[in-house]
Amino acid sequence: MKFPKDFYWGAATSAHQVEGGNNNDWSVWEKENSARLAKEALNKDYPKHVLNDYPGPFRRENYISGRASDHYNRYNEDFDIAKSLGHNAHRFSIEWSRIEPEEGKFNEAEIEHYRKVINALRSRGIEPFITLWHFTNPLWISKIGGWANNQTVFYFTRYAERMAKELGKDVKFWITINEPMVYAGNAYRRGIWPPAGNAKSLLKYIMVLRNFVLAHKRAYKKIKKINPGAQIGIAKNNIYFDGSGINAPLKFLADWWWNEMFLNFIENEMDFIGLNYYFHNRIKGFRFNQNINKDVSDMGWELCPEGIYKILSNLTKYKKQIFITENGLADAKDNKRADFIREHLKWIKKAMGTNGSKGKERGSNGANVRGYFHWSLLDNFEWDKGFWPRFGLVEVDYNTMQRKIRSSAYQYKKSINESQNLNKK
Ligand code: IFM
Repeated sequence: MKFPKDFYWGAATSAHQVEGGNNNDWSVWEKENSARLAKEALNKDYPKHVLNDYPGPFRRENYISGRASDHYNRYNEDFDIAKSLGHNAHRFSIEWSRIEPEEGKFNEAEIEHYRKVINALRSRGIEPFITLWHFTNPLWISKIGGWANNQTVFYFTRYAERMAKELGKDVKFWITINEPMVYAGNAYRRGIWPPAGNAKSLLKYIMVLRNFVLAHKRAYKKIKKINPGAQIGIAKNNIYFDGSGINAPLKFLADWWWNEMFLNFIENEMDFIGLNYYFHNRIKGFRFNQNINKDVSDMGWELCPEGIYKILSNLTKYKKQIFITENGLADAKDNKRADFIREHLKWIKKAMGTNGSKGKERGSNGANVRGYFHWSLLDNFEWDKGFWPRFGLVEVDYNTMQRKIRSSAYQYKKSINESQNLNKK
């Protein structure tokens, strides 16, 4: 498959999930909730092969991020691997709680750390894509009520501005917020993520979404002012809602609420859409989640590569560049990942359309996809599920921290090479 010559190929991570040694609202919550989560796991079904894996869903350690994948110390080794796998771009996040551990006190040493991370990528010819916020808050932010408090918009914007000033000369691509709908839903509607507990409220849920919209818009303006050449977007988790006939109105509503509303609010302040694609949701008989689930990941998520085509086709109406900022699956045995990637690339390519006769890589109505980031480069800490779901192109042995490249990573490399070779012809 031939993708555009300047297509970005890579993988994504987020700070809290891989770095280790963080001190933020999640690290506190994990310690408070690990025993409960391990106990609740006893009542759930897991694929047999993940039960033997360390730490496995039934142990407390599984739910405490601790050293995570120790990427904070091993980023050079990890980027060597990414380079060897043909990646020319990498998405990662900056941990706000490291940068500003106390209100208004910016930590120069941590800023310097991320400068080194960016240089480590650049020196390998890998384009950095920075996420400014990926689900974690400094403790002082959670103390004032997190994203339900309007003040957080001001604080986030100030942090974003500072990052643009400090790191902007070496960074072109910025993602302000990761998956606002997912976070707001899990933290404030379902109550399964911090702050959880009594933070569960419809009013707060709406406030959080509103504050994300404002925070994105303001950060966008600040970053642009500092660096007019910057390209700024968000990473939006969109679901392929599948429903026709009597289910069409529900599909329409779900598309509007989950997939489009947020993008509509920020449409004038985004240079690209970052798409995180994982889910198909079949609506039948006015009920959601009626999936057939013939092929699922270790987490039981249905694999539906065609869904990315449907979502991309719908996103074309925004007339923006699109990066697939996440797409992946938990697959400890690595039985499915290679096909998963290949199939998704096939449907992405189809959504881009073809206009071969004019030598263009995408048709005039096709989705303007400019890059693909697999989730994830490394096995990592999957939030309230902990370590057992294995999302990495690269396996991490959590006892030794040794890295082992999975065979699907080489298959992905083949697709990258294939496209690049076709562009040379
Ligand atoms: O691990 C997460 C990531 O942090 C956000 N997007 C979905 C991934 C898999 O659940």
